Amino acid sequence: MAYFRVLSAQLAQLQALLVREESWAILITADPDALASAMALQRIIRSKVKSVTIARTNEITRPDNLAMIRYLNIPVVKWRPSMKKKIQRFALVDSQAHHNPAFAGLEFSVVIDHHPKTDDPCSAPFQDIRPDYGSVSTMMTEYLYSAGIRPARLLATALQYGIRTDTATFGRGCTDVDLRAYHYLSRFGDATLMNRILRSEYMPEWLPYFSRAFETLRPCGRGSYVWLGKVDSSDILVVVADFFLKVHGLRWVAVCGVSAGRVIVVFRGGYGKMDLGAVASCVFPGIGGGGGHKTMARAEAALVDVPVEARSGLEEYVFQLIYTAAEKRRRQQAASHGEKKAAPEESGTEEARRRTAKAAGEKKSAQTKGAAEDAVPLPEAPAEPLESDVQA
Ligand SMILES: [Mn+2]
Repeated sequence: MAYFRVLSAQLAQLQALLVREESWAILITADPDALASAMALQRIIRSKVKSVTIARTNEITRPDNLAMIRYLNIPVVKWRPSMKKKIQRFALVDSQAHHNPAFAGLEFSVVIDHHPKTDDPCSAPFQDIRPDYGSVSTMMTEYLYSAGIRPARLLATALQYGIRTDTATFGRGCTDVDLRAYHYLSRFGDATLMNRILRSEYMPEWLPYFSRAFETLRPCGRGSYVWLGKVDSSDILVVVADFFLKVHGLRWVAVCGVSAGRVIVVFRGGYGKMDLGAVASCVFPGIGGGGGHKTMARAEAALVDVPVEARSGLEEYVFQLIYTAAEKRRRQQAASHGEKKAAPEESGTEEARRRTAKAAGEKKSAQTKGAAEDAVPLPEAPAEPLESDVQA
C-alpha cells in the first residue's frame, strides 16, 4: 500500500500550468501552516518557471512565527499591490480567495487549502480543497512525496511545525494522514531547530510586563487578578493570561490593562466550573461590553465612560467590578445547582458572606491550593466568541 494518496493526476494538471517565462507569487496569510505550505509549493514549481515569490498579506508578530522564518530561512516578503505587474500567475495556500480582502481582484491559478468550502465557487484551474485534513502542510507533504521530491532539512522542519500548529500538537482535527506525514517528515527534519522554534514563546520586550504581572497578582474570589496598567497592545494581556493558565491549581485569571483609551480585561481559565464568558458579560454594567467562551473571554470599556472618581484608582475599581461579577455568577451557579439537586448543602449565602469579607482585605500572594473547583454544575454558557481574543 502506498504511504500517501497517489497524486500523479493532480501533479500532471499542476505541471501543465507551469511556463518557463512566467513569474509566480504564492500569497498567504502567514502562519506556520501557510508558510510551510508555500515553501513546499515553491519547491515543487520553482525549477519550471521564471521565479516564485512567497508574499504575506499580514504582519507577523508572534515570536514563534518570527523564529520559524528566521531559523528556517523562509524567503517571505510583504505583499504590495504594486508587485502585481511583475507577476503572471498567483497561487493561494492555506486560504481561499474570499478569506481575505487583500486577495480580492487577483486571479488565482492554484488554490490548495483545508478550510471548509463555501458556496462561493473557486475559479482556479487547479484546486485541491480538503477540509478533512488537519493541515495544508500534510497535503503538501503528499505532493512532495508523489513528485518524488525528498524534503530538505529546513523544508521538512517547516512542514512538521505547520502540522503541529494546525492540529494543536496532534489534538484538534488531527487525522491518521497528518500523523503519517509528520512521521515521514521526522526522517528529514531538524529536531534542534524545531525546539528553538517551539521555545520562542515570548519577545524580550514583553518581560517587563511579566515583572508587573507578578507584582500585582492577587486572589480575586476563587480566581486571580493581574493589573498591567498601560500596555502597548491588548495582545500582551492575552500573552500574560495564557502564561498564567500554565500555573498548577490556578482556576482562572483576569489580566487587565489600558490600551488605546480602553480598559480591557482578558479572562483565561478552564480548570474550574466558572463560566468566564458569562462573567465577562457583566463586568462593566452600563459602561462597556464583554463575552466569550467558558474558558476564554474578554471585557472592555472606554476610559471616558469610567466614572471620573474611579479613574485615579483604576486597578482597585476594575478589581471590585470583576470580583462582584464573578461572585454573582458563582452564586447563580450555586442557586441553579440547588434547584436541580433540591438538596443544597451550601447554597452560598453564608459562604459568600465569608468570602466577601475575606476578599475585601488587602493584597495577598496568589492562592493556588487544590485544583478542584466548586462542585457545582453549570447551565449552558451564552457564548459569543470574540475573534480578537484568538491569536492568529
Ligand atoms: Mn492551516
